[in-house]
Amino acid sequence: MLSSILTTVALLAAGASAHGAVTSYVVAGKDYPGDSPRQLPNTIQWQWSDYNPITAASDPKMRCNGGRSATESATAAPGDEISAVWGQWTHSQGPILVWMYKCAGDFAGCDGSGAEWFKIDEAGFTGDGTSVFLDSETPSGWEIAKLVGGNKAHTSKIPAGLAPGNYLVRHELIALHQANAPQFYPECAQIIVTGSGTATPDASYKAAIPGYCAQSDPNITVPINDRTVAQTYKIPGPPVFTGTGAAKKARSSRRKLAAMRSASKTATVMG
Ligand SMILES: *[C@@H]1O[C@H](CO)[C@@H](O)[C@H](O)[C@H]1NC(C)=O
Ligand SMILES: [Cu+2]
Repeated sequence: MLSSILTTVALLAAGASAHGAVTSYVVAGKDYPGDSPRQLPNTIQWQWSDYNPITAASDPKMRCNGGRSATESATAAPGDEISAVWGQWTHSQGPILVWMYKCAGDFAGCDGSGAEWFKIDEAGFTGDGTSVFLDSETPSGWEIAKLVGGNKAHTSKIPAGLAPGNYLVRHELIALHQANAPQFYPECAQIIVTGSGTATPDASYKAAIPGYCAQSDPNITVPINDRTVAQTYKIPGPPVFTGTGAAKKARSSRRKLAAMRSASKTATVMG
C-alpha cells in the first residue's frame, strides 16, 4: 500500500516535469528539505505548486514561484555557504541569480514586496564565442549547465558582515534555450542571519520582484540560436552585493561612535 503510493507520487513527479525547481538546501553545513509539489509540511522553503516555468517577467509568481511563508527557517552567519539543490534540471543556457530580502519583522508578515531584493551571487556565460557559443550544449559556457541532471547544487556565500535579521533567499534560474522565449524558475526560503554585522546594501543594489527586468530586455528575450549576435551575456538586475569586511566595519563603527560622541558634546554646548 505504502509502496504503491510512493510509486504513484514518483510517477506523477516524473510526468509533471521536464523542468525543475529547488528541492532542498544545505545552509551552513546543515541539510534542509525543501517544499515540493507534494507540499511537505515544516520546511524552510516557501510552498510552490509545480515544476513549470514562469514565462512573463511581470508575473506575480516571479517572486517566489507563487509561494508564501514557511514554518521553518535555517540559521547562518555572514560568510556561511548556502547551497540550493535542484532535484532535476535539463536546460543548459541561461543565468543563475541568487537574491536576498531583509524582512521588516517576523517571517509570517514578510511577503517580499517593495524594491528591497538584492543579489548575493550570479553566474552566467564564459564561452569564447568561437568554439563555445551561447547555444552550445556540451561543453557549455553557461554555469547553469552544471546543474543538468539530478540533485545538482549551486553554492553562494552570505555577504560578509551582513546585518543580522530574518531574510528570504531566492534562487532563480532563467532558461534561455528557446529563442526569444525566456523561462523563469524561482524559489524562496527563510534564513535567520546571525552576528553583529552592519552591512546593508544601498538602493543601487536593490530591485523589486517582479520588476527587476522587463520581458523586452535584450538579455531576457534572447535569440539564443543566432550566432551572428555578439556571443556575450550580461546578467540582468543590479550588481551583486558582497558585503563588507568585518575589520573595516569595526573601524567605521568606532568612527561613527566617536562622531556621535562629539556631536552630542556639541549639542550639549549649543543647548
Ligand atoms: C545583451 O544585451 C546587450 C545590450 O545591452 C546586447 O548587445 C546583447 O546582444 C545581449 N546579449 C544577448 C545574448 O542577447
Ligand atoms: Cu523546462
